[in-house]
Amino acid sequence: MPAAPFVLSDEVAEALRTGAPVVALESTIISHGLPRPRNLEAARGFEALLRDLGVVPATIAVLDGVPRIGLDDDGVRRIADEEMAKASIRDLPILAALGASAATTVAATTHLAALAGVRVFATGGLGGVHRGAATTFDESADLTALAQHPVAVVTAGVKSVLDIGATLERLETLSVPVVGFRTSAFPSFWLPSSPFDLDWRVESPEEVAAILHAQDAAPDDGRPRPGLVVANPVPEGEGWDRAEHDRVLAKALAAADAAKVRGKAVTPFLLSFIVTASEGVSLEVNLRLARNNVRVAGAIASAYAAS
Ligand code: PSU
Ligand code: MN
Repeated sequence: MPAAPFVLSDEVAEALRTGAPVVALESTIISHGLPRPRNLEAARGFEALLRDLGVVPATIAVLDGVPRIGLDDDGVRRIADEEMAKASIRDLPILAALGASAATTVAATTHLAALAGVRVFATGGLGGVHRGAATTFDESADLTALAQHPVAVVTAGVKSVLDIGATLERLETLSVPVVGFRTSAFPSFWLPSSPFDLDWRVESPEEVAAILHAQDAAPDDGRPRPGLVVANPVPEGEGWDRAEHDRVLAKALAAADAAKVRGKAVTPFLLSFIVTASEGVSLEVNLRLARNNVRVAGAIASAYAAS
């Protein structure tokens, strides 16, 4: 018998059935983006933040070949503790066929959230166009996933290890709308801003919910429906020191180049190099911005469910 396309936890199934607010959470940030043991504490913390807001968390991962939307305690522990592959959308059928487990990237999480009907998703930072992509073609499938699935992702912009300008250009080409949440500048993950201004700024979760309802109301012409990028800067005073950031970033890019890191290993390599080179400072900023994204996503999901 073919594997089920996905399995909902009882709690997520009930919330979707009754129209209660649900927020999707990715697992690659836990498996490949944060070091142990802080990753387990973070995974549990993100879920607890949502529950405190009356929102059901739907952490997404593939366990033993089965995509799971909503994990139990053991599932959360597994994504934090086990050595797992990093899965994008294209990996899902392979994992199903082999019965293998993997953490899902923003792309794969968006895909599974859309299949389940989860409209709002919180991550740390979205993937994007890597520096040098004009020759390496290294552009995250996160961007094309958002062009093809109606899921709003709350992100602290994209990391400054990427080519931020090229990432925004690709989002424009792919017709993925981008709004700044209480900001007019696209944030750059550890820093609350970047040199790139945004066309649209929103001030409240209700305004984002209204955009989602407007997307839902658009006539169905049979084409894939896009998602939404909600760019949510790390709160004032909680970001990284800019000079320190610039110094560590330059070292990380040089190290990745020297180590000839390629493909899906690039993002985890850079993240872990930066945690070490910053003596953990970048990690604390990463955790703060991710928690802030989870809180804002929870407020958006609540406003969406209520309107
Ligand atoms: N950015 C972060 N932390 C992360 C990631 C991105 O600050 O953990 C993860 C996300 O899961 C994202 C993925 O979807 O990296 C992008 O990887 P790639 O560049 O290989 O598409
Ligand atoms: Mn890549």
